[in-house]
Amino acid sequence: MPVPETITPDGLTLTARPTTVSLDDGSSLHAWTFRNSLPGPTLRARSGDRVRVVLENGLGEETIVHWHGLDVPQLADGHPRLAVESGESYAYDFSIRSRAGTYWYHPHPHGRTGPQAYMGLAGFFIVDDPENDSLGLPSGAREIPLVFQDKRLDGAGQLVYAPSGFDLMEGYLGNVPFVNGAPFPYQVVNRDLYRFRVLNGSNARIFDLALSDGSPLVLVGTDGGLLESARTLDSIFLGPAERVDVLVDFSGKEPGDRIVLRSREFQISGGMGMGMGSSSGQGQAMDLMEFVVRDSEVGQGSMPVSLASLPPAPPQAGAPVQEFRFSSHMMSHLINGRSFGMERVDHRLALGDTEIWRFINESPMPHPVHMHAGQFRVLSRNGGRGQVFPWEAGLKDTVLLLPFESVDVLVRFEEYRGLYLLHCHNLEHEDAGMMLNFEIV
Ligand SMILES: [Cu+2]
Repeated sequence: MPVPETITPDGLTLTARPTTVSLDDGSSLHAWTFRNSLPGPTLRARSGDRVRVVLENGLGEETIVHWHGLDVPQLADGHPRLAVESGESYAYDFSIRSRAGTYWYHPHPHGRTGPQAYMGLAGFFIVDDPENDSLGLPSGAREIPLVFQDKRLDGAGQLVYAPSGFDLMEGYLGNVPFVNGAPFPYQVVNRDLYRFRVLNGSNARIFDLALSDGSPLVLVGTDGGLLESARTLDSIFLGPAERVDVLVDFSGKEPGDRIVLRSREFQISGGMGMGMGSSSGQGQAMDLMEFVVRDSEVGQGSMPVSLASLPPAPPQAGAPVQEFRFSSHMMSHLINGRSFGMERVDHRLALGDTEIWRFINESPMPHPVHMHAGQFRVLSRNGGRGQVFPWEAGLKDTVLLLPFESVDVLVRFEEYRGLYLLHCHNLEHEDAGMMLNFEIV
């Protein structure tokens, strides 16, 4: 399995352009990449560090980059009104106000985020801080980023992005699992404890992650960093753009053991697209990658008892409720009955105010809802699954709504005023306009 190079995002030129990438099996893949890397290089920095990145657009169409999960000034947030034409560049300069966590970056031009991300433009942005350092979690070769994506390949093994009307309704699903830019790869591991930073980087696919031998996934973090304590889970249900930080203990395995990390089959009640006669429907079981246990000494890595302290939650009492209704009819995907307006402001709130945002899914399809400018707390889910799951604890910037679910989240913006986005992270829905501007004043 490829692991992208890790680099420091200070004084960095990030060129987006079409590239031919060599895969380990000797074949080559035509992709769109940042710095010729599929996925993009992992940017890694510390809380408080300055980020200076120049995006160079070599794509032949407009683009802009969004730092997903980081709280940055509006001119550094990758709003589509800031997109630059082919041949032009955009300079980012901000300091990292966010706590340690697994963030990521990807394009955000209006109407073209789906194809650009699908063709390979996405990478991790990992933030460290003293608290994370102090916990002794697996690091170095035992800390591995995993981005899961589903792709469609043509007869020559090349990526195909050609959505049909049905795909524009449901989102673009593939039938070939890619991990870190390679189809169904394997990773050799020692008999030790590992930390995997997992990103669902798919356009539309939901994964129900589990290990084939029944080994648990030990959840230690979510979108916005570490939890207060670890949770031992059999499976994790992850929508597009969501991240989890998980530990897996291979110390009890035998040399030569092969363990598959897979997405289990699942049903979406009330939902559409349950296969619809194709082999790539939402909820279809999919083996993603394999771990191969090496003949090695049993490692000394140990599970942490307690983890990080979360920042105090804003007080809920008296917080006004703001409703955002997500509806889909055929190929039209709307929030509160409207399609995205580039300059139109659909909601305003003051810096430092606390609100409860109620995301209401009025449609028979899933919507992973993503908020820019920081992180929220998931308070409750009504309808559908009717509960908040362990992988929705802590700080979150994206929450998955299955059909007819309603989720309350607690929001407070504390860093910057400006124009930011709320949108569905099913990228075909987003490109169709399931997005709105909110302004922090
Ligand atoms: Cu959606």
